[in-house]
Amino acid sequence: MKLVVAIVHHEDARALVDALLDREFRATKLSSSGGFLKQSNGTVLLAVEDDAVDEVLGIVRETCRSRTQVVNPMPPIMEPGEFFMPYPLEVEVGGATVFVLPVERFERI
Ligand code: 2BA
Repeated sequence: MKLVVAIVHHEDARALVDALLDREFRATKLSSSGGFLKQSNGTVLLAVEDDAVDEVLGIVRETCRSRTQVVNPMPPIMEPGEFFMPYPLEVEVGGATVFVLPVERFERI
């Protein structure tokens, strides 16, 4: 058994959980935020049999799209008389960042 952890854009998280439920996968959605952009994203957890991992990754690919976001860099600490021109920076976020971990034991009590 494997634990799939998918970090996705918050706009895709709901659609991903719905698509997983449609194919009878149980999933948990957590609200999270990215360390770099400090913006909300969604983390979807699901434990599945090993032979279902590829199907789950296919669902993630179908439902999560990449986006370009603009970040305004923080100004550095400045000395008097110094000048900083903050150029916005474009970063490409997702589709999804996915981790697949081995599950030692799984119980529903
Ligand atoms: P954030 O940390 O907010 O990162 C958003 C996007 O900013 C990243 O997209 C990447 O394009 C860019 N980025 C992140 N750190 C950067 C840096 N040090 N320098 C330049 N650009 C940087 P994704 O790679 O698609 O990541 C989307 C979200 O997935 C991340 O949001 C974070 O919440 C999570 N994530 C990505 N890699 C991870 C990892 N190795 N471990 C844990 N979470 C991760």
